Amino acid sequence: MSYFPNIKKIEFEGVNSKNPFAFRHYNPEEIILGKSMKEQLRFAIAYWHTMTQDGSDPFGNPVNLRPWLGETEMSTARNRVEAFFEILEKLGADYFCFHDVDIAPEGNSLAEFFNNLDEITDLIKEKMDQTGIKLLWNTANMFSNPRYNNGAASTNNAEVFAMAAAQVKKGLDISKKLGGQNYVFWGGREGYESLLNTDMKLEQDNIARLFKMAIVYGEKINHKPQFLIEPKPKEPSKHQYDFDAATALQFIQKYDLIDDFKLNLEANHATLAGHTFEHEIEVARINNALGSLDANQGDVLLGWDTDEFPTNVYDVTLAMYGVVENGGIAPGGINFDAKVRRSSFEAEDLFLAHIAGMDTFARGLKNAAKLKSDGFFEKLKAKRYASYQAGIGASILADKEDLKSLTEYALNHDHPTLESSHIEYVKNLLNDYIH
Ligand code: XLS
Ligand code: CA
Ligand code: CA
Repeated sequence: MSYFPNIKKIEFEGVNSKNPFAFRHYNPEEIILGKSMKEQLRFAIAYWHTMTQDGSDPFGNPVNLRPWLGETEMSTARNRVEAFFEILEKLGADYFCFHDVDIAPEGNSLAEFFNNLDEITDLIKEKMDQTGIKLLWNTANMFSNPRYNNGAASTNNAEVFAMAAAQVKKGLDISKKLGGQNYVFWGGREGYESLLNTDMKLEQDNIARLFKMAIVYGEKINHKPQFLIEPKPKEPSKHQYDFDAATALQFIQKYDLIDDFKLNLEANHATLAGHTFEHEIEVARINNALGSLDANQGDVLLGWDTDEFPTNVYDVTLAMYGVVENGGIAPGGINFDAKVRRSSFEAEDLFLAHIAGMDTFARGLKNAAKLKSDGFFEKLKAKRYASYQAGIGASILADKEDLKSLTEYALNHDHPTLESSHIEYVKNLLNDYIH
């Protein structure tokens, strides 16, 4: 059975196409920098926004009445698998991501939840085998259930910690069953509301404890996905411990997790932290910790996590430049952690929105590849840092100088020649790659 009988497989038709259900820029087999676009981009679709989001907001009721709603929670869950794989196949997305609670109802006990997960992941596995679609990452939702009011790994309640551990174990069992390539931890409630009653050190030690248990368990079951931490500064917590890439990296380094953990970076979380997406990507990349990307965008006029589909070619070009510099994103991918607006309530909008995101990333990739092959940033930076190529600069980089020798040098050269950055000219040239 088909949930979208009127939609055919989305094909590449080129920039002149007027067909809304076609790609104008994403040409999966086109070779960019030695690999097909599809291999470079590794697009993934998020189960939560696509299958479970109903368009409600704090002021309004659900507006997305999806054709897969069934009589019971379990029948809806089964229908969703069918509909989801139809969307993945028709869009030509090779990967997907989910939280445990997205795919199966929690029921009345943890045991019931696990049984539901077993049944639904059997269906998912069948679909994966039939289609060749792969699991980019899964995760445990340890923030929605009321028991996580005070955090999951960082909770004050040891029994709640045990519940979180059980969800992570199940998440890893599912990851093994479905061949998950990455496993994500996003700590929505791993933070605090008030320092007055918070033992910050214990809470952070416990987060690291849970991460180490996950590494050990992965080794035990002989399944090693790339573990990823997804930073976010706030919402729902006022202070989230994984504020941004730099903070999460400091955590990974302090607790000696660097061999097993990298970062899953989200555009909207970057802006919430007061950073650009490319800043977050660069912080991760230069520390060898760029894992995967959650593709979306925020709204500069709204200060929260709006998770809009990415359509800003400028920002995406700079993000993709970071990916190109990194030599690609695998085993991570580009996961559309994005939801259609409340006003886009038709089921077809799920296709139109993903096409927009995929076309935008295709343009970003092509622009980034051109910037790379022209050596645009390389030349610019080589010129800007040229003073380190010879003379005193080369000697500093070779660690041959100290404060005394540099003072002697400075006393003899106390009017350094300064150069303008011409940054406006740089931006003008960059526009040629984007527009
Ligand atoms: C929420 C996060 C979440 C993670 C996975 O803001 O983006 O959806 O990606 O738990
Ligand atoms: Ca995310
Ligand atoms: Ca988000």
